[in-house]
Amino acid sequence: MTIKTVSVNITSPGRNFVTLKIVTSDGLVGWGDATLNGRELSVASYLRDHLASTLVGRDEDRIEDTWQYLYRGAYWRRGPVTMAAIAAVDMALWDIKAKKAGVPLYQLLGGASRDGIRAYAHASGTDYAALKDAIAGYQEAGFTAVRVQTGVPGLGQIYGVSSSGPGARYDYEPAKRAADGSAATAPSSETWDTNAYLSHMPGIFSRIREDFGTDLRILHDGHHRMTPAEAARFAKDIEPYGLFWLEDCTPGEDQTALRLVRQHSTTPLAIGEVFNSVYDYQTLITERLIDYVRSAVTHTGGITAMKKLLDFAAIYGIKSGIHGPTDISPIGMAAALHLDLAIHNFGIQEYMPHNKQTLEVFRTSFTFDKGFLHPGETPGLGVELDEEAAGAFDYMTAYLPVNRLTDGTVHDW
Ligand code: CS2
Ligand code: MG
Repeated sequence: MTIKTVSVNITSPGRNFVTLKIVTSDGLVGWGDATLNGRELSVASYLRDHLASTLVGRDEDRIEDTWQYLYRGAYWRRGPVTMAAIAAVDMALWDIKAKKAGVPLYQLLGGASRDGIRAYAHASGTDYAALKDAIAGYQEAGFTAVRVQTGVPGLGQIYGVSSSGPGARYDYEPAKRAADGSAATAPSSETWDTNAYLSHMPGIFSRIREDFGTDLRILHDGHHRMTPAEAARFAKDIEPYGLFWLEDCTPGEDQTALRLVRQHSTTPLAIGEVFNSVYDYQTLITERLIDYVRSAVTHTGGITAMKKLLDFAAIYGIKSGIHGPTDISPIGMAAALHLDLAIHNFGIQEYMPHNKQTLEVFRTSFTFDKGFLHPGETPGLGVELDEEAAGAFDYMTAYLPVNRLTDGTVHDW
């Protein structure tokens, strides 16, 4: 059999998604997530205008060869757009291979290494009362781990905090359309003050531990905003609160900067959601500067590349923490779950449930029960795109915010 057709679906059921569809000469369909939040059309064009014709006629079973063909054949190495496009092709081919074998994909990755996949939710609140309510709500929903983000006095809307009031859940979408819901023409702007954040957050973690005890796994996302020295101070200050991880404490592409953080704290560190290649991690992993690999399957070259990356990390005692926000589609989420179930060095899985409209477009098989996810037993990835339903939601340009310090200096968002 060979690849017969390659097409790209762009839909926007509340937020934008890009999906690759590969159909074989025998009529088998494979799906791949190609969503890059805020730059979706770049990946859609890469697939439509540069890759589709090169795939038609290829043997769909030759996944490794196709991966190498697309990676080395591009000449220009790596980058989020290229690696998201390659990821979509890779996911679709693995979807087809598992469907052909009649098994859920994890069975082709070594079978199940665990019964379920521990998930963490996003708890946020504009103040501690709202955050406490959100945490309690997720505990009631069965989560054993929550990421906590809260407002900082003196600052308005900041990263990770749902503005929908106390206990808001499942509704944080950072990419913004225009205020009237039409296509955005430029990013919104947020304001940041690292000193205010560094002073405020340790007290928040102290109150969480007082209110929820020490069993609940608490995660927090620094979202790239601290200098290495600020990150070292912060990681040390919050050490008494026993976080499961501190994420993106400082821009991770400056890999050796994490040496300073490591020297000052045992707070576990997670990095990598903006990375797209194993080479972005080489120092972080070989020097054990992180504890969790945060890449998304969709942004890091797909299942083939992620399995190699996680196997490399395993050698150094580093675990998975695959990225799973709502801007990873249900197809990309399913790919993560099959890997999560099979690899030995699983850490935890981010889980921001998609909205109702999205789940009408993407028909999923994965389940969540009492804090644990499972990819299900449907052959393939276990997610099908309903193209008719998808057609009801036109693409709408949306941008991730730009962050500025209180003096107007552009900062990491
Ligand atoms: C965040 C993401 O989930 C996370 O850890 O860092 O939600 C990130 O802000 C978005 O993926 C950006 O599109
Ligand atoms: Mg993050």
